[in-house]
Amino acid sequence: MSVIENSKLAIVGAGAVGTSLAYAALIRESAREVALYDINSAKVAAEVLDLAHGTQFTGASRVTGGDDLDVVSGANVVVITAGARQHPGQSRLEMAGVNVEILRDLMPKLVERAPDAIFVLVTNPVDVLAVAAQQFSGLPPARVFGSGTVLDSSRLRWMLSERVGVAISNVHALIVGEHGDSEFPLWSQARIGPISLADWMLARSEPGAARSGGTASLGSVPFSEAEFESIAEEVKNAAYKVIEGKGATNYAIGLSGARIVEAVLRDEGAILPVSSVLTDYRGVSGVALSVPSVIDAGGIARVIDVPFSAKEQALFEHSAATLRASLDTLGL
Ligand code: 6V0
Repeated sequence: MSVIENSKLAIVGAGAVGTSLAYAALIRESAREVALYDINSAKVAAEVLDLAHGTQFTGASRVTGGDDLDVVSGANVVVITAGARQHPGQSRLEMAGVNVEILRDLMPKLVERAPDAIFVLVTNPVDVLAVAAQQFSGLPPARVFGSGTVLDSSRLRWMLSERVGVAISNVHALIVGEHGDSEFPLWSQARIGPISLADWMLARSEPGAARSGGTASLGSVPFSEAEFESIAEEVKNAAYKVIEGKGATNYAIGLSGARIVEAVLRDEGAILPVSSVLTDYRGVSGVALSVPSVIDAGGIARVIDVPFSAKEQALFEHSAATLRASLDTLGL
């Protein structure tokens, strides 16, 4: 597997998400250099120092950064987490408008400094901003995309793994569509190991029983339709729940971002549900939605045409219509 030598990850925005991504990338050695940029000079300088002080324990990666945009120069991947905080009384759409304007200013400057980079949007609303960033950059959709439902899918896999008592790496399930209220799990394609989720039954009901007992027989505790619905709802509302308790979500998105970066920098061909501007994907064009995508050094090598059930197709079209409405309101 080819790896980009001396790879550089630049992170725009050194807030809760940007710094968690930097921390994850350093520990996982996702890139040889991690560069942080933020307009808040004191904050970014302090974050870079704090991270640098720990690099004795993180392997060969180094961390740099500051309030000068030139810190991103030569990056192979640029992850954008910069965004305005939502003010009291401000709608999500108004906040979207502010973040679109930030990107209108930033994207040409970033492309100038890192002309060969892959650009990954994390700032919300991520699907709207993926479209905006792609337009403002002038780059093909393969090189400018959003982290999309990589995080949501990880939440889903964790929940299913807990439910069935199987390692999360053997749970294959995806959330697709919008990273937001219209997202949905692709239940028709979900698998636990080699068995389709629709067929999965556990020998014993308590989580972990099948693993410790060594034999997972297909038998007694099927997923009910209501349970599928409730897991989907829980994934959708996961961010609200975390934000209510601690004010932000940062660790899981930091790890999700690091995983996407690695897929690019290691030229992996990994399949991840990122959000890119689609052209006739199951009839949808011109909006960015998450679908399983093959990620390598060039960004999105291709999107994978997955069979959808009739219900999933309708949900996907609803997601596309939701996005189209937001883009129209923002003049994109
Ligand atoms: P935060 O902690 O407020 O950090 C945002 C940072 O952006 C601050 O440090 C700002 O100074 C900085 N910033 C603002 N404008 C600029 C600019 N023009 N150039 C450079 N830096 C700038 O927010 P947090 O880190 O918690 O969240 C960042 C964004 O990620 C928000 O839009 C969240 O909604 C979004 N998330 C997206 C997720 C996803 O799955 N896509 C998940 C979690 C959060």
